[in-house]
Amino acid sequence: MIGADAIRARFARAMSEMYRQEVPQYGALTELVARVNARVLQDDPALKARLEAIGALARLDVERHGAIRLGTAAELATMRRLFAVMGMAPVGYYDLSVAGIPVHSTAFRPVDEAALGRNPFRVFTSLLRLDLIADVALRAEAERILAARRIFTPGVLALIGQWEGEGGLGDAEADLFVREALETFRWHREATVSAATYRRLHDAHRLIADVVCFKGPHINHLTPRTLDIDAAQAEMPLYGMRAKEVIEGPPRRACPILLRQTSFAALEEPILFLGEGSAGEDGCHTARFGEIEQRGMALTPKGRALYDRLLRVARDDGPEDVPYGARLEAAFARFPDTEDELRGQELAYFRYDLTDGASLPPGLSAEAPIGDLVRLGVVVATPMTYEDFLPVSAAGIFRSNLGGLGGADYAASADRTGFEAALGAEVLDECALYAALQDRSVADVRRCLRDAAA
Ligand code: OOG
Ligand code: NI
Repeated sequence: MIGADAIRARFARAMSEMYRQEVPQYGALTELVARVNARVLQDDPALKARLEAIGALARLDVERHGAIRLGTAAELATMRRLFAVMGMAPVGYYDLSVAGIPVHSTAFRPVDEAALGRNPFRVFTSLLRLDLIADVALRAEAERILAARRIFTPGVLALIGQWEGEGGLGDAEADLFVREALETFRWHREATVSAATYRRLHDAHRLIADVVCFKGPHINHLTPRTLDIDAAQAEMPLYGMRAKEVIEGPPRRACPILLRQTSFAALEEPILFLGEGSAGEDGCHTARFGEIEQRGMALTPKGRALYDRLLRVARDDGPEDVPYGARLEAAFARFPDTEDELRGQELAYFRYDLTDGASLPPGLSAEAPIGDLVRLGVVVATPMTYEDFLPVSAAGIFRSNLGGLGGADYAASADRTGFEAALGAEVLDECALYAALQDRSVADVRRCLRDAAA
């Protein structure tokens, strides 16, 4: 039997290969990022040693996330089963309707530390919310079109069923699974609708046309992880890429937090509409792009609330004549930027480990406050990497790749219950995952200290 981590690694590699073929600029993007990362590691041996020590160096070169947009509840439910074969579970609920985008989303990703260390591949997965289309006739038409398509091959459905029944796949079956699963994410230049239908859906929202008019949920971007997103952003034009104007997320800091993202503009690609009677009509569609991300520390709910508040300040309350980047810097001056402060004020999650060869100083108990144990050098604290996404940033990425869109103003609100009903499962709470990991590391440290003292 081939383990889920190995299947995920094979799939991520195959997906990356396919996307490189489909969108050559993505290949250039991965080269750019590899070069920036190599330079950062060379210039900062301490960083390199730290990444190596926590096992984060090996995953860097293969680290990617992708994104897809699904049309129906049934597609989402089957997608959950498909990702389960690769050890990926739905984590987090993201409501993008507040940003004028008619979808809600989750991220399928590995959840435990060992699996993330082996291959952290994740897919930001959105479900179209047709309930947000005001035009009832158009909504019905979109539903009809979506109900008729089959985005999974019979082969992959059979293998998912087999995996569920037997709890695993053999080597050859795993390869077959990867090949068959990949078909769902492939780009098809033939639309499944006429030019007139495409235009009607496109006029309701560009995103609706992207989801409804094609055979399947083509992967719309893949994102390598960089160690210096500002350098990568600055170099994108040298590689002929039109970079998004601002980097989404927090500003550059001594202690990076959460996630910073930028992208190159979506390509205009030729498509062929379904002909009405006669031959198909040529057209074009823009949806697929490339993105770069830099990951920082995972924040506690308290840290996240501060992040959300300062981001709002930068966006809404900053002086109009000051550029966004400067407003962001100014607002985030109020966010502590040393590991000690972030830990002391419980703004970020940390993993605690016994210092090599350390033992408990006389008079101190294994149950002493963890902060004291760190201060005395008995325990080392390492910040946890944020493995998830940010709804405001995601909306910015969506928007920049849908031709600026904007305009859509949905009265609707989050519908987590509806999303989970479609998914056929609850989404995991990302904070609970980080907190459990942190708590477990503290408990392990205390147990070791107790054992050593006994
Ligand atoms: C997803 C956009 C969001 C991210 O990294 O936040 C995203 C999409 O365009 O389908 O990928
Ligand atoms: Ni993305």
